[in-house]
Amino acid sequence: MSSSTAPDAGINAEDLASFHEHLNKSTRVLALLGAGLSASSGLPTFRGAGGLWRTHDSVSLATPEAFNADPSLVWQFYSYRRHMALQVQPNPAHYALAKLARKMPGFQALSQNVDGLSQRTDHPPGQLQLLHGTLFEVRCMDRRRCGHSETNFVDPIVPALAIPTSGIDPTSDEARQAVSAQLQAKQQGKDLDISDVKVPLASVKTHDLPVCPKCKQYLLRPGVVWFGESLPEQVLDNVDEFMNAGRVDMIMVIGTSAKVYPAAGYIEDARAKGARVCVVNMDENDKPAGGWKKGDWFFKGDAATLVPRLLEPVVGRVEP
Ligand code: BV8
Repeated sequence: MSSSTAPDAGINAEDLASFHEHLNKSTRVLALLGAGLSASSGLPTFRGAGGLWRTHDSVSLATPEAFNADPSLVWQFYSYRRHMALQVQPNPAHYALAKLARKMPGFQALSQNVDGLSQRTDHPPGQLQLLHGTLFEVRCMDRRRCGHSETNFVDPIVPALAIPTSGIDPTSDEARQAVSAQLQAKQQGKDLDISDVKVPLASVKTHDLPVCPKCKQYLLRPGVVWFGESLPEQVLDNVDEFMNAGRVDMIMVIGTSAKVYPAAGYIEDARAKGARVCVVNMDENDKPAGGWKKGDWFFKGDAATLVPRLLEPVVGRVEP
């Protein structure tokens, strides 16, 4: 395994050639996707900002316990992420992966991302396994008796969860004279960044939170997989079915720290099925849990630039 040096988007020409040679021979390929895939679309990664949302550890907010203890705080966390995800666009890596899926029936993307960006590139749903659910599905907390769930892109999902804006009249002299873009954004009534602890957070009463429209009794919760919860049954079955259907030629590990299970475990599972491993990441320390093996590729850099270049022989040029 050699790290990247050549001018071509910072990719080592030798590695690129051997990768393309293998890709052109491959028919059964997996891609494990993480927050780094959506980073250059403008979405913070899970570990970005030290993994904190305000003063809270994002991982601890993504638990049933946190929701039961403070549903308002957890809903503000998820409403903020829904809002952010709706503000940004998929990047060329999302489009390149969707094109690969349309060109290669034996390609499956295993996404840990809940931001909905892959879905917005017409990535064929049958080749996109949402391991951890999506921000844009909500369901009743009473899963057994009520079981209501719906796709929901309403932002804010309830008025009480609206992202506060600065409220300064954007046409005022004050706004026009604003110095920094940041200050300008603030002064032009743009969203305040509530992930920043310095920005006051509204206290939202539980009765102002989204309530299940079917049973009208229980709160709705985001349709994501929280820590301690099992992954969606159908998704687990789909991945197992792919793995049991025979040899895997390659697994691309894109923009993930590969520290969350069972998702991270699929790298070694694919290896066991004969797959070569290709890691695309900004940080060479984020290597597969099992360490580097002979024949692995590591391409250091921005997924939005590297992935389209890596997949070019199959998907053609994907415009930046
Ligand atoms: C379960 C949805 C059991 C919610 C998420 C085995 C060993 C150890 C622990 C466990 C184990 N098995 C289970 C566990 C416990 C736990 C776990 O894995 N804990 C970890 C923390 C050790 N797993 C669970 O709880 C799972 N459930 O096991 O249930 C069970 C079974 C049956 C019945 C009942 C229960 C559920 C895990 C899913 C949790 N939900 N998301 C939400 O999003 O709010 S996980 C969430 O965090 C994401 O989905 C993702 O999986 C993870 C974040 O990781 P990344 O996406 O990789 O993001 P990160 O910021 O860490 O890294 C970004 C990377 O990108 C970096 O490498 C960076 O260098 C790179 N990068 C940055 N910019 C770029 C870039 N790369 C390229 N280009 C760039 N521009």
